[in-house]
Amino acid sequence: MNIRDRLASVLPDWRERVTKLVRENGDVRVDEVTISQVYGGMRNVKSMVTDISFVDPNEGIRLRGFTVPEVLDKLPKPPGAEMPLVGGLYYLLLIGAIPTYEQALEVEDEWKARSDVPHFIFDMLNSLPSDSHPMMLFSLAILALQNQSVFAKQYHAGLKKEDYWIPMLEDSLNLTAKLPAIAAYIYHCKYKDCGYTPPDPGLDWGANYAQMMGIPNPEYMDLSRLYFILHSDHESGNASAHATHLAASTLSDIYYAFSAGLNSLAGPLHGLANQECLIWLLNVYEKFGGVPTEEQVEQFAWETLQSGHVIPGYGHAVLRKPDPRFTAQFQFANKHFPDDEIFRLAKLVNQVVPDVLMAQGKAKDPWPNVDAISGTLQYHYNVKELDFHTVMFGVGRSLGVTANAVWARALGQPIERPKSVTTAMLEAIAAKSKVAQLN
Ligand code: NMX
Ligand code: MLT
Repeated sequence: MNIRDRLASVLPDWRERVTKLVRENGDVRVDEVTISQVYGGMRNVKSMVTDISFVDPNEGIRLRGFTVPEVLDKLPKPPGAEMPLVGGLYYLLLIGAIPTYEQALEVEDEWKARSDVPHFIFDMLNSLPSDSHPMMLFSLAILALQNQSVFAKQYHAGLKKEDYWIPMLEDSLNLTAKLPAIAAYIYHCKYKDCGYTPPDPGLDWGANYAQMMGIPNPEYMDLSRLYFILHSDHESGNASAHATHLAASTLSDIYYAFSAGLNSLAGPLHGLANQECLIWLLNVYEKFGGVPTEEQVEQFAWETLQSGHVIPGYGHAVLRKPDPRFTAQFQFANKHFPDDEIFRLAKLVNQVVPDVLMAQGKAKDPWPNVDAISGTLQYHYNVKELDFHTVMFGVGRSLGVTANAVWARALGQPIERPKSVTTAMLEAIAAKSKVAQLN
């Protein structure tokens, strides 16, 4: 059975479950919205649904019900590897169950068969100015693949709504299959000699990325698998997932939609924080001529805050404890290169910054997020071109958002269109509420 047939076999139960829930309970209230939430980026307003992942503020992400340590433990691994096959993760996100080794390989095989990147993508990338940000190149490459969309073609040819998910899955497999090669090409083209290393059919998706980057070190292959798994999904309200979902909700195909998601990931408060965080660490290292003392880190952190900047890699809109994605990467580094100077610095910063943020009293979450350490690990393996790091986040994020896009089509999720109000309307609501409280 291939991944499409497996998905087809779990769909009828889900459709029935959702239809019944909405039919019998459509009027049941899920949440209320305050004026601070309306003005405050809709924080914590429960208004989206996904069964693929959920972020608990204290526990962190669960992917299809599994915590990060469980995912890393239970997903099948290639022989001799420390980290699981990314194909197994994609199976878990799409199907909702931990795959067997063979089932994980089915996805890896789908990817292998679809991994060729059309040459015009390379030509286009070659023609862009050398100071183009790699995130722009990545987003543009994906947008330019839009002419390959099976969904767009079949939709215009006439397709039943209940079958929309089938070409969406086809597009998602085609797109995700090509991303390691596209990312690695952007890396070589922007910083090296523009050479293209084709994927090695003997390697899995994560390991192939390492190989195409020119780092065929088994440890970096494991780090790549880990990195993509950890960055895959973080429920649906995060900016890149939400942007992808919003764009796709108009029945745009996955190429348009994921390109939109990447444009949102490129912001410093979201995915670009991984680049910003490493820059921050390297600035500390340079300023103090090596790994500084706790007092020096504290002083630098306060200077950052006093200059009006955020401390990148710390804080979160949902989390209220250290991000388990940070912990998993921390453990990897601690195991493989505990004496690396930048890792020692990142470790020290993690001991100091939460207290500084708590003392400042503004951030609701003073703890490290996924971006606090991801760049340190890449730096250790010589991926020292910091503005490339968000591209890797994007490669990982493709897995979650495409799985969600397939399910959104399968469950017939409608075009997203929340209601906006004016400030005067909110003032009137506030005044009415005051009167009601007085009576
Ligand atoms: N350093 C300094 N100030 C911070 C930080 C931080 N790391 N985190 C939050 N604050 C401030 C925030 O700017 C806000 O200030 P003001 O009232 O002056 O606008 C105040 O604390 C309250 O913000 P929160 O409600 O705690 O955070 P919010 O939900 O608005 O934003 C982030 C969440 C993640 C955008 C925010 O914590 C932040 O800017 N962190 C640093 C950037 C970062 O690491 N982003 C990556 C997030 C993960 N990802 O990959 O996307
Ligand atoms: C993410 O992985 O998308 C980030 O942690 C941001 C978020 O969840 O809001």
